[in-house]
Amino acid sequence: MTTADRKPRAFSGIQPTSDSFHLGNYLGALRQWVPIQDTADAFYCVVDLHAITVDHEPKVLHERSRVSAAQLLALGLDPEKCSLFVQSQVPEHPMLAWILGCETGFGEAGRMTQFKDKSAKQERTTVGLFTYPVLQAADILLYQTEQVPVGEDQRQHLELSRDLAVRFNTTYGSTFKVPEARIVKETATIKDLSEPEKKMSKSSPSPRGCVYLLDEPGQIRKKIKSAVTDSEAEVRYDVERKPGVSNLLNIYAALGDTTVAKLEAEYAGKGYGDFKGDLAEVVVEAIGPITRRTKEYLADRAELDRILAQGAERARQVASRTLAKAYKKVGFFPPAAL
Ligand code: AQP
Repeated sequence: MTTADRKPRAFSGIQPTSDSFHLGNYLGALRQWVPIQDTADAFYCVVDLHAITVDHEPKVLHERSRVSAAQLLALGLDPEKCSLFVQSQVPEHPMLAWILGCETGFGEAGRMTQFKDKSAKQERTTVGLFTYPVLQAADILLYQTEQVPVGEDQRQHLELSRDLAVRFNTTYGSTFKVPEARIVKETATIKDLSEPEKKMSKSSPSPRGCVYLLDEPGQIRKKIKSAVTDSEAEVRYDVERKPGVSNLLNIYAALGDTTVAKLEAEYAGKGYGDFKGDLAEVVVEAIGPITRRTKEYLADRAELDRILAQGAERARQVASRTLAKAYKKVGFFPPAAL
């Protein structure tokens, strides 16, 4: 195969920090992962090392990593087309993170807005939470990644990964590809349904604001019907003045395979009741099958673990080559075979 024939390399990850992913994860990132497995050599990772940067219960984390992998398969990842693995099974990630941490300025890491947001929500803040973006840079750079499909909240971390790649290459000679973010503008940030000025988040304190992929249809309908809108009764896109309705329009357009302009025309003169009722059905239809398929994958745990072990093995083949290169460049002995 010539260089021209080689598929670009893609990498992305998701934290197993809840029992289910949500609509923001899905529309912002995961939905893109599926077609990319056809056009790129894709590595997708359940990032459990990141999940322990905040308080966690070991048994719950272990189970959530499996449920996360099952959901990713359920929404269309094919282990014959992409490499799906759990981060802690590939020890090259923290090994490269140490090197990159020694290239990162303390002030540079302190500017990360996600650290500021997340540490404000914690009773105790760990060094791990502070260095999280450095581990994320290692995740990406290990695979000589060109494309990183993520939501908008990851843009700043991706910039750090790019800066670290360029800095390392300049100091030690060409070692890492410089990755590019792939962010879908329309669904870059899906907002919380109860507080539409905030992003939808797994750790959201408002249970009605977050639609989980594994919610029952009844729960989805309730959440959409109680979504915060405004005192007007006009289905119109205006992020500043109508953030709630604008967020619902973005979700509807993305899942209903239509445009915001068409929806505005379709619901002109109709109230929010009709609009929300129809949107609820669109959401139920789009994400409903994910629950059934997730249960099917979870019913055969041995097969699920086999898929993850195969993914980890493929990941290590690429990651160990990059790590060996970086070790040599900084003056280390070669890493011992693990
Ligand atoms: N609201 C969102 N809109 C669009 N994209 C989003 N993503 C997360 N929330 C939204 C994208 O989902 C991918 C995986 O995210 P993650 O779980 O690794 O971490 P996160 O961004 O911190 O997600 P949460 O839900 O807010 O998790 P917690 O509460 O555990 O911190 C990423 O590509 C992210 O951009």
